[in-house]
Amino acid sequence: MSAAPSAAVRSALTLALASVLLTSGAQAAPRELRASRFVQVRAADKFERSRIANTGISIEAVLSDSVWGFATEKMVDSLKSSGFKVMGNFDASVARGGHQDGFDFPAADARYHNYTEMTSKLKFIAQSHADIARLSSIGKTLEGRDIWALHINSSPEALASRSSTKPGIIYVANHHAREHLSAEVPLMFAQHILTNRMQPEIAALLEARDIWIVPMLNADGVEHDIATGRYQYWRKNRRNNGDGTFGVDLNRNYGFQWGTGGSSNDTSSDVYMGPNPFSEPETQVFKAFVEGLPNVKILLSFHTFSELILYPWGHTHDTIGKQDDLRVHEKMARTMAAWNGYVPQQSSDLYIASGDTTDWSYGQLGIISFTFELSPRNTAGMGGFYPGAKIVDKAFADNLKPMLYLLDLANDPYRALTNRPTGFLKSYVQPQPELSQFWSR
Ligand code: 0X9
Ligand code: ZN
Repeated sequence: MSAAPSAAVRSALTLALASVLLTSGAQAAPRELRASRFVQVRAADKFERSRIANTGISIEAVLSDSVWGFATEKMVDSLKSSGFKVMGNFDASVARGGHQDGFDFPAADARYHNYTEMTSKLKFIAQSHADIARLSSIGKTLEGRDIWALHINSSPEALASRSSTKPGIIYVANHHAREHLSAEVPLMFAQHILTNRMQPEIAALLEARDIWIVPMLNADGVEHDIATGRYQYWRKNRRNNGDGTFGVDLNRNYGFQWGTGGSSNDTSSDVYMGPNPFSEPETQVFKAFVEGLPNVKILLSFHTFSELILYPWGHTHDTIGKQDDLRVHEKMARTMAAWNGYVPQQSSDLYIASGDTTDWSYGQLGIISFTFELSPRNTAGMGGFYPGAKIVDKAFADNLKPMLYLLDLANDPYRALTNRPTGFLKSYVQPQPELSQFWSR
């Protein structure tokens, strides 16, 4: 974890906040109620961080002595009365406009894909490799957008039936709206393995595995985040909670140990868990999708930011009880971290959070599961979610080998515990510079 923010970081934060505040009140649309304070709270360890998370604050950055997060006034008061020191407290409220299709990223970030662009790129990729790839909708978001899954399998029957006897892996991203980088990395991965499909190791993996890529689960939230031409710092989905607040945190809505800590029943909280487990169409769709794929052995959920490789549990400080599973998660996380320089740790070492994707996929279905928190490594301010277009290539290059490693191990993750952890994968194909052409528009 990084040290306390430097003066430079603090002034970058102030600038970021200033630019957010400049947008306040610019629109005529009614103001939504939301967690509108951005606060820094002193926290010495994971236990204090978990107590802070329990108030309903969404922790966005963990420093050695403190955390930054979004809070309501009420949460700030309750923190103070519980004896926590609030070191920074900014008004981060943003007035937002209405919602319609066709929004886009600010020009400097045009490299990122909005929902329409994501849809066309996925269609293009699938059409370009129609013999081994197919795009399908696995269901709809609350606002009716298709949730796309790219299926890669060398068997035409598997593509047609959307089921396979080959060992499977799921890469899913963008549970959190503002974490746009998280969708780019699996999208580039799809393009990479298909473009390099004749390369012997990749060819062997494509022949032997069932691959599913769901790059934008929270499409409504993504579109909302870019709806006004300025980022909205939006995290949740777009559920109208009926009380002036919007959104359920999809990464608190899964039904394994739901609501047992680090999530909130306050609708204005950024970590609002929803009225029930799996109350949201997006988590329902993903649940049914994963449950329909009994061949899947590994799941990777992409988030941003902090450069971490996380594994269950997230809802408790206890470690996974099944010793082999604990060892396999630890070994795989450490192996991947040695390649990408991320920090491997149990999710709850960060802070307790219940109802997240990977506690469910491992806890309920026994799938070996990881959450990657992509770049940047640290930023004390709110800029961590909006690191700019340049970071996309780095995040992809950092994570290509880990993604291939997971694909390789998907037939038997416990192979990671042996001295010969990889099967097909002896080396890996470097990202090709010319691919950047394809991604820049
Ligand atoms: O809090 C989250 O949902 C994830 N971090 S993020 O900044 N992308 O929102 C982390 C989830 C990891 N799980 C637990 N800490 N339990
Ligand atoms: Zn996230």
